[in-house]
Parts: sequence; C-alpha cells; structure tokens
Amino acid sequence: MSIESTPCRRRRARLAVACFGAACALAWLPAAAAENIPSAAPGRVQDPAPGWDRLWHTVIVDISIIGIVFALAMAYFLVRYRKRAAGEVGSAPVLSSASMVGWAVIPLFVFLADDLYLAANGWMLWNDYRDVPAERMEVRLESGMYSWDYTYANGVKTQNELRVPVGKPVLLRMTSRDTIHSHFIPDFRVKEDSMPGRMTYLWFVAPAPGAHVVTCAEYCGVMHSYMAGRIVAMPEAEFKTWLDGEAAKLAPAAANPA
Ligand SMILES: [Cu+2]
Repeated sequence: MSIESTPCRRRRARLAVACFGAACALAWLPAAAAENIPSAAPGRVQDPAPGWDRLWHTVIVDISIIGIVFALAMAYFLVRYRKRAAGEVGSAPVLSSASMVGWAVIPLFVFLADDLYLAANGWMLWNDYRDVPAERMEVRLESGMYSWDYTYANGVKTQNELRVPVGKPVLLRMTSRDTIHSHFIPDFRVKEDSMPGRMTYLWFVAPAPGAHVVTCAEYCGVMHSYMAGRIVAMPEAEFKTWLDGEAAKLAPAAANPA
C-alpha cells in the first residue's frame, strides 16, 4: 500500500478548491452578466413556456414508467417468493459474480441514462432561455419589502402591476433594495431571484390578453406572502396608448419640479 506524501495531498486539495471555485464562478457568471445579456438568434426560443411544459411532461411520463416498472417487479417478487407454510424461512439465491454485477449495473445505467437525458434537455432549454430575443421590451424592476417596483424605458413607473404588450418578449432587469426576493410568474413558467448589489434578469412572452399572478418565491420577511403583483397583457396598440398616456402625465412634472 502506498502512502501519499503531504505535499501531494496539498496539491490535490488546492486543485479541488480551484475546480470548485471555477465551477462556482461559471454558475455565477450568467446571472452576474445581466448588464450584457446575450441576444438569441432569430428562430431560437421565442417563448420559453411551451418548452418548460414539454420537459415537465417528459419528466412525469418517465418517472411514471419507472415507478410502474418498479411496482410490477416488486409485486412479482412478493408473489413469487411469498411464504407458503408456517415457519418457512426463505433462502437467498446464490448468484455468480457476473449476475451480481449485472443486477446492480444494468438498472443503474438504464435509469442513469434517463436522468442524464432529462438533465441534458433541461440544460439545453435553460441555455436557450438565457439568450433573450433581440426584439424585446425592457423594464427595470426593483424589489423591496414588500412590493415590485417597475420602471419602463421612458421613465413611467408602476408598483405591483406590470402592463405588457401581447406577443412581445418582455425582459426584466432586476435588483433589490433590501433582501433577496424571487420574481415568479407561474403562468409563464419563469422565476428568478432579485438581490441587492446584483443585476439579474428574466423574460417572458404573454401570448394573449389577460392578467397573470406575480408572487415572491423567496421567503423575504413577515409580509412575504402579501408580496403579490400581476402582469396585465394588453393588445399592442392599447398598451402603447396607455404607456404614452402615462408618459404624458410625467412630462409636466418633469418641466415644473416642485
Ligand atoms: Cu419577497
């Protein structure tokens, strides 16, 4: 048996720490680079919600099949090896080494392959999602205990209600003035943390006119559960009329500051 030298162990420890640090940096970069968001090429994901739904359904189907296979195998073994007489004691079959390895490794690889397939699909979808369509409307969001404060590009501000045009990707550049919140729009299948000192982003597309719940998905204080808002999707012309009207209300205030 060889014993590793202390310097060798230290080198390995340093390498492990460096790898861990690099992995953390890579995980942090996409969110940290929210000021410079990559634009998706035309034809890429134009609405993330259907992709997330498809992936979710695939996961449900896969785990259902796996569950049924395991349940059937368990039922078969329960019947096959049931106790047939009082006082009967069973005995485990003696397996060859090859059989033992096969029973352990084959199911492992079958289910691991499925897990990796699902993980790869999620990873690809997430990567696509992080590229935002170039044709988009941008809104700044500052979250705080306990409200969502939106600012449109023309300076119009709203609280707890974000009006958006139907069919157009909407990008939220988010930060927080106090603690960590998470802007969750269940109908659009998107959720992202907002936090002090850091800019994060999410985007979505409202496919039809209507109102959609916004809620905070990060426990942020005693009033966390009251931190609700809504997205109001409007036909584009109607939205433009509303936004221009709100901007016109700002103009006199800007011309005659109190
Ligand atoms: Cu919150």
